[in-house]
Amino acid sequence: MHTVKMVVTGPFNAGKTEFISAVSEIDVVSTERRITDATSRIKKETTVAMDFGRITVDDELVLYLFGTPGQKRFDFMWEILSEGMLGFVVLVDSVRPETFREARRILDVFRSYASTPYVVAANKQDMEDAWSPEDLRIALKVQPEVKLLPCVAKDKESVKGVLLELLYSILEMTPD
Ligand SMILES: Nc1nc2c(ncn2[C@@H]2O[C@H](COP(=O)(O)OP(=O)(O)OP(=O)(O)O)[C@@H](O)[C@H]2O)c(=O)[nH]1
Ligand SMILES: [Mg+2]
Repeated sequence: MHTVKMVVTGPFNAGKTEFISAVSEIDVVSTERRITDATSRIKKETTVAMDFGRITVDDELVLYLFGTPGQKRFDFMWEILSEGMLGFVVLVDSVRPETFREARRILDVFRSYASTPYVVAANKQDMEDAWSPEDLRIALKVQPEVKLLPCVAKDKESVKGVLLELLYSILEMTPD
C-alpha cells in the first residue's frame, strides 16, 4: 500500500475546504472558526489550522489531503503542512482577481518548500464572472509546462480530475 500526501493551498475563500470535503471518504477533519474581523463580510468561517481528508484510489494507493488556511495570519501552518508532501494544488478563486497576486505568492512559497510537482486549479468555473483558465495562466504568469485546470470544488468529479492530474505528474517523477 502506498500513501501519497498532497497539500491543497490557495488564497482566503478560494474553496480549499470545499474541495477536500467534496472528495474525502472520511468526514473531513476541519478547523473552521468564526471570523470576527472585517473579512466576515465575505464569509462566516475560515480554516485556522488545516483540513484533513482521505481518498482511496485503489487497493494500492491512498491519497491524504491536507488543506491549508488561506488567511495570512495563519500562514505559520503552511510549512508544517507541507512537510513530506509529494505534490500540491494551488486553488485560485477565479471570480476574485484581487486575490490573483496572493495566489501567485502562495505558489512561490510552496515551491520554495519542496520541488514537488504541482497543479493550479481555476476554481468556481460554475460562476458567471469566472476568469477562464487561459486568462488565469497569463494573469498569474504560470509556465506553459504547468497544468492549469478548470475546477468546481463543489463537484466531486471535477475535484477528482484535478487530483488525478497531480497524481500523474507525481508518478511521472517517480518511475517504478
Ligand atoms: N459556486 C461555487 N462556490 C464555491 C466553489 N468552491 C467553493 N465555493 C464557495 O466559496 C466559499 C469559500 O469556500 P471554502 O471552502 O470555505 O474556502 P477556503 O479556501 O477553505 O477558505 P479559507 O479556509 O477561509 O481560506 C464557500 O461559500 C464555498 O461554498 C465552487 O467551485 N463554485
Ligand atoms: Mg478553509
